[in-house]
Amino acid sequence: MTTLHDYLESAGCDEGLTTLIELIALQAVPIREAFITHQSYASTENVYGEQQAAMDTWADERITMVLEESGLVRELSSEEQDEIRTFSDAKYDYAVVMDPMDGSSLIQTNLAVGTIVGIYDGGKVLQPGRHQVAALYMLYGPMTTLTITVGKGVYIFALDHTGVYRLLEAEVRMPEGNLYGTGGARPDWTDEHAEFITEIEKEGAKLRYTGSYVADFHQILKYGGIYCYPALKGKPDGKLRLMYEANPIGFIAEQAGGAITNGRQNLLDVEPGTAHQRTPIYVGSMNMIGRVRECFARREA
Ligand code: AFP
Repeated sequence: MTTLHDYLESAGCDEGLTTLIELIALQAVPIREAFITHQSYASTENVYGEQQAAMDTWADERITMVLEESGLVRELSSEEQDEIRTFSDAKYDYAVVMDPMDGSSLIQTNLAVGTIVGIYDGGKVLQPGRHQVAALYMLYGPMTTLTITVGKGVYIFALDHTGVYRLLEAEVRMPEGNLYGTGGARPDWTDEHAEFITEIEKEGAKLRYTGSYVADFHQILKYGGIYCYPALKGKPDGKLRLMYEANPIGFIAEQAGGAITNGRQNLLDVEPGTAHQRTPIYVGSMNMIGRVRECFARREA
């Protein structure tokens, strides 16, 4: 069965990118072990004023250390760190953006959480998502899976008991489907978001939402539909972040035949102003994203 290493070689990734991806993917092993000893909340807040779970800081510190020591990464931007880090001794020019532990509030309830990563060439993290050379996420569920694109379709691997990622699904296509998940409380939704959700509910769309973006997206990738974290009244940029959450997942969605938008613009085309900027996110099957765009355009007309 094809391993991650075989796949990266056959996809034409150079040695530096192959080593970097494998290094990141293997962090799933210590991360899985750390869950049991890092259940609680840390006494720290991140740049957004959100309380950090012990696993947020543990995974962040672990991956940061490994990337710095690798000499493969020139810049790193993490959702958990205020500043962009520069590793001036790096021998390669890769730049990495990451949400080291997405959905961390769910660890105590043993629901699936994940690590989201985007990789750029050229040494800079502040680039539109479309410039990513690779995007991936590890999902810590009943299995540990790695969903990855290097710009040549989407592949899913599962970590076996020997620490090797083995191919689970090749050339993944996101079907059209009728699952939906949306963040935000209904009274806080904007009119266009409320209209969109009402429309698809009337047509039989079924709610599936755990509160772990990476797990909720994976369900959409497999079964089709849409994940939304919309603009909210008083929070026009929503909750999720362009660089760490929208761009890597958006790149994977597009490579699987889906799409991502803020309702008006493809998020992969947005030039980031700051590392931590937030954005409304709609990501999912092509037809669903088309419906979102129509709904927003109708409201503007
Ligand atoms: P945490 O990482 O703090 O648990 O936040 C999770 C998250 O950023 C994302 O994974 C979810 O989709 C979203 O927040 C859920 O937010 P709501 O609790 O507002 O639905």
